[in-house]
Amino acid sequence: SSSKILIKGGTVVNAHHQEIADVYVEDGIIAAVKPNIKVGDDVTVLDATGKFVMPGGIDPHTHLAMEFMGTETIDDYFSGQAAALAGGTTMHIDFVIPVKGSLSAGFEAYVGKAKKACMDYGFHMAITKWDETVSKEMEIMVKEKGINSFKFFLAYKGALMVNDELLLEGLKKCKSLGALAMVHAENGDAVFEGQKRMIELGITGPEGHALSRPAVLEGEATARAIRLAAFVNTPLYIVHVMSIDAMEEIATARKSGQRVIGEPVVSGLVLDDSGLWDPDFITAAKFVMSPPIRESGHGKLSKLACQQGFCRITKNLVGTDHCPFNSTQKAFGIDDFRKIPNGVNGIEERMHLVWDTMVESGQISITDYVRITSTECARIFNIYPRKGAILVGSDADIIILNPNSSFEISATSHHSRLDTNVFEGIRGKGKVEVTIARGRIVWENGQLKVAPGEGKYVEMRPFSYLFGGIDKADAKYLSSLRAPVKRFKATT
Ligand code: DUC
Ligand code: ZN
Ligand code: ZN
Ligand code: ZN
Repeated sequence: SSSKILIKGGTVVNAHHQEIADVYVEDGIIAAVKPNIKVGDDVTVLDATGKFVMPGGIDPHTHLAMEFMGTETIDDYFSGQAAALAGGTTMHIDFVIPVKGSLSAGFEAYVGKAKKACMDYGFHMAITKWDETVSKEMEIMVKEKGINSFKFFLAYKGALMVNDELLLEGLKKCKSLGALAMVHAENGDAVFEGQKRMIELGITGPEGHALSRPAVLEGEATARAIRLAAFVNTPLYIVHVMSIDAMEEIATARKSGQRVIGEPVVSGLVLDDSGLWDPDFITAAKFVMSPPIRESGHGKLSKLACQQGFCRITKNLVGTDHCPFNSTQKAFGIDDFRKIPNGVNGIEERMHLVWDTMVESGQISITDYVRITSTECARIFNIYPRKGAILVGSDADIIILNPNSSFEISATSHHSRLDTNVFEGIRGKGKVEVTIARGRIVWENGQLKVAPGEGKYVEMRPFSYLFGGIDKADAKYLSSLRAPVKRFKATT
């Protein structure tokens, strides 16, 4: 690693523009972007001729060291972030889970977990109950702790799930704070019922997971959340969109002008549910996540439909829901799929899989690739252009991708602690050869150079661009044009 780096001769790609240029980095910041930069010999020079120089990936959705379903995800802040860097991701936003309902205790717990960070990170926070304390603590999180997004689970009955009353309270609070409301959109009561039905039918294996929570339940919850957000008039972010049903709801709302963001995840874009029927329990259980990976070959919900839907409908950003559980943990559900910890990997694979599946296949452009893997996430969470751009003054989070090189995914070579990989055996074109994280060369020649503590917390401010328009200053201005209406109390 070096504090001065020159990247020579590559094609520099931003979300709306690409050009051949050099990029000069000093003290963790991009200091110049232009052709033919001359430097002294104290500068590390990287030749990027024939390659793409792009903003490092930002993964909007991960769960590192998360306690969930009686266990904890197998990647902590060091191993998960090291894996991310090896795959070209230079920042992620992780979900803080409150401790016994306390947001501040949850925040402190995650500050502790993140002490070994080797990559920059931000936090979302889950809201799992409602009272005056939660409401006050949300305010503290936004105004003092750098959190600008809160997630509400409409599934996981009896654990994380919130009802419509709580969701409404949460939406109103988010609106007043300028924080983005996020939802896990599945109907938790119906899922609970569906799970009982499967067990009664004797379907206790991993396939029961998919059968118990069909896409219609994702469509219902997505529609409900969208309408409640419209009722409150606040922006909404739907995490892990896994079905065309949900995408169509998002598309309709967006067409009407509603501010709704849909976040597909790589597992949904690349995989289908066939693995859940594998006769080997562990092989099948590794595909268990929620919402489930959908079936293929029926047109409506296949991964190809998901890709096309993504291109046609949302095209905002792509996450992973990286939530890794190893074989021992997955085996908790050997007799009952309801006990299989939900989650798949992806933090290390996202940049490669999105390149191969979407760019290499010709479905999106290279500038689109930068937008959906980095820039749009930075905009939505209000950290653009510090993150998500190759611009003078931006953090030097940069990848060099060789479009002619290839990758192959395997648990034997990945950097996550996971003993399996849900993308095992997938090969493709386009390889991240160099990753630079805030000016440090952390991945080069297949070698990771990282140390705990190098990653920094990125505070996120409220009132992102999604809150623009009529909601803030405009509303005040518009109402100031008219004299207040005086009304008399009706008498009965
Ligand atoms: N879905 C998962 O698969 N894991 C973590 C939480 C979630 O919503
Ligand atoms: Zn230019
Ligand atoms: Zn979720
Ligand atoms: Zn998640």
